[in-house]
Amino acid sequence: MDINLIQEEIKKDLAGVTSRQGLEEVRVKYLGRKGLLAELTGSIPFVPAEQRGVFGKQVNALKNSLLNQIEEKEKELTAKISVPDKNFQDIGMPGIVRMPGALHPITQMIDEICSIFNRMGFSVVEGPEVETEYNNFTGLNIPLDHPSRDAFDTFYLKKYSKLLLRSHTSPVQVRVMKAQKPPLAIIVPGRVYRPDAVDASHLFMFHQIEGLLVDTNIRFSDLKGTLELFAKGIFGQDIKMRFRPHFFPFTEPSAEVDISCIICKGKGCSVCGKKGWLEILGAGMIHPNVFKHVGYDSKKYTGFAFGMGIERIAMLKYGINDIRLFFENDLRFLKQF
Ligand code: 2NL
Repeated sequence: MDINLIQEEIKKDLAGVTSRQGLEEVRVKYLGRKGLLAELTGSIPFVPAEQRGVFGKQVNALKNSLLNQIEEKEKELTAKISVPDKNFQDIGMPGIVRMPGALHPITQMIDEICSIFNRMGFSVVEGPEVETEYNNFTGLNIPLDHPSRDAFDTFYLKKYSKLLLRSHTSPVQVRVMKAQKPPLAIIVPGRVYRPDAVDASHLFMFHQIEGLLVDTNIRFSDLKGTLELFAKGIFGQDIKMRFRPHFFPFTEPSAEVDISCIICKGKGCSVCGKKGWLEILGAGMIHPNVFKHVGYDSKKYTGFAFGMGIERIAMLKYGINDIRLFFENDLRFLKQF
């Protein structure tokens, strides 16, 4: 037996193959039940004993080489077939798996919150992320010596610059009030920036939604009713709500708003720090000085405003314990929303 001759023949045969069917014919010719390899294997016992070992090894090597070559050819054919051809469609090919995109959980949360306020008559407004000191602080009655103004709490574009990255979305409301007369009911979602050290609950960029409503005869009870509808819409009809007195320069009176803990239903657990309550937002009646800055008559108009961190709302709603998860773009996290 001349192994080299057989190898040559195999090469010639495989070179002529252009289809799976052709390849199958070659496979049967050599590897089939009555193929050349079967014949050679069958003849091993009749080879003189002193040559049998070498012969057996040669047959084996030939078989392995043949298997490899057929596999190579198979790959070659598959690669050819996967090039779309108008005249040939292999219905045995795997289908095209589409990976549909989805909205980011923060975007979904913004949409859900905006939709609730939309139904109460609020319009969604957006504004620039680079703002003036006036719109971000002065117009909101934040005093010149207030700590939130310093460079540890606000990103200024340049040293001593009057331009900054907004630290809340309120400057958008200031812009709207300067441009429009009451009645006004708006909700403002967007990115805000603060130079905080990053940890499980702080980032230097996060999202806020603020709301503002101005008209004649707006009372604190209107604020309470509005926020109750919001909180029940997001966290469920059974939650309780409470207002704790607080201070903000831009509202008077001001309050922080809690809901009964959604984990322990108010009994006290590790999520609410045994208090039974979770803080969800800050709110109050708009300070007359804010109206003065935007040219509204504070004798004629009253209004309320509120602000909340969107990541915080989403973390409470979905039981997420690390804010950084929202920005790591790990699909194992994102796919759950
Ligand atoms: C909080 C508190 C708040 C406002 C934001 C506001 C805006 C204007 C006038 C008056 Cl233009 N107030 N916004 C009012 C009260 C609280 O946010 O803790 N946010 C996360």
